[in-house]
Amino acid sequence: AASPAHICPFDQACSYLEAAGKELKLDQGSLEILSHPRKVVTVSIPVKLDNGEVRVLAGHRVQHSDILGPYKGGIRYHPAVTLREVSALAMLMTWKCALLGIPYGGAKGGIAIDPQLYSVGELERITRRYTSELIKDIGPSVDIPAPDMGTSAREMAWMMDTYSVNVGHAVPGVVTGKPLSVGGSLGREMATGRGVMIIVREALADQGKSLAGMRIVIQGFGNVGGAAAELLYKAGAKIIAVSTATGGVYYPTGLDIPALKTYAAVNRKSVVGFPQAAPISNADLLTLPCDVLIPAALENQITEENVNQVQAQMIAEAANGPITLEANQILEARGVTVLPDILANAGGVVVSYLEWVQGLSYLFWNEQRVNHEMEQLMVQAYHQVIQQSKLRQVNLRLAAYTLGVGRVAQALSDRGLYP
Ligand code: AKG
Repeated sequence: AASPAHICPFDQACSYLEAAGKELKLDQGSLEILSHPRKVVTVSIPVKLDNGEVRVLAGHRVQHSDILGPYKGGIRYHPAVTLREVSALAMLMTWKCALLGIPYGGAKGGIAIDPQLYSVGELERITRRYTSELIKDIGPSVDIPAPDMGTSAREMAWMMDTYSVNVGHAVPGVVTGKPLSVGGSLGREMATGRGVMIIVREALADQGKSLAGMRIVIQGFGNVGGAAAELLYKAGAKIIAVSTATGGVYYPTGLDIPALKTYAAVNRKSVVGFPQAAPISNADLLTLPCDVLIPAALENQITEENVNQVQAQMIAEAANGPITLEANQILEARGVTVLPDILANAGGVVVSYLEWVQGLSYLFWNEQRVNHEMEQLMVQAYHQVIQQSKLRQVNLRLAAYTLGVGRVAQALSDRGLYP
């Protein structure tokens, strides 16, 4: 997720907030409050590696806002993690939860490691110590972590166990995205990809089109890109190219996604070398002619440098922040539909919310119900964004931001300033 050196992710997040604030005519005090995270925590994580060496890692958790409810957001293990990036992503979570109408604030956490370079035992020790250091800052009504890049249900189970052992009793609600065995929700693993499929389907429907036969390019074939590819393929779309970190594959009449999933599963999650398809680089993949482009992996992928080569008619931001502000303006001027991240990739946090609600009520739903409830929240948010965009004559990103920021600002004004 390395950002080009000249792009500061937190400055970028603040400029979106500023634009929304200007559009909403927010007062300077509210803007000032919303542009600062409420709490920033960095802890030292001393870990004994398998070879006996001791290494000290830095673990971050940024709690941007709890104006609407407990902090919520993922934990990222990736070499490019920085406090600035985590702070930007925490702010994004605040607007995302508000936009979806779920009663959470926003947070994000991360450790700058490449999890592939650590053994399972080392990852478990890192995760447990990180959780233990954050013990007073998290909790089912305080701050609820979830998986993000480089983490999964496995890490959430370790976090849940560490928290529970420390407080002396089982607390499944301290994390979401956990395994079913400890109170996870059916449908959580595919949720972000499913949400992307739903938003693309709705946006195409507004243009009088359906998913069937659409030529779709997806950057990323992990939790999000892989699930989106599978669901779009099932809906009849042609997935003409996908990629993983090491490169991509292109097949203009449409890849066999089930076969590709099987291939990636036995090739260390890589799609490179998939028979019949042509190899393509991650950079070239973004410029393929297609109906829908879905960047589902990295930040700042479409910038001023490559935006003029992008040929897609519609772009759905399945990753957080894959298009820079400047590139977005150029795409908008060209009439390309950009479905913004805080809407397009919200399916994950929506099902996290449904998981938390199921846990708090000790009642578990079947997958059909989970998917149905999620779909309703996603479709509702989509229509609100479209309506806001028409009402305010702004692009979909600013429409989504004004809705999210506006709801938090209203709650801030109603709650008032203490003391
Ligand atoms: C994201 O939407 O980027 C998240 O980190 C959400 C994680 C969750 O709470 O499910």
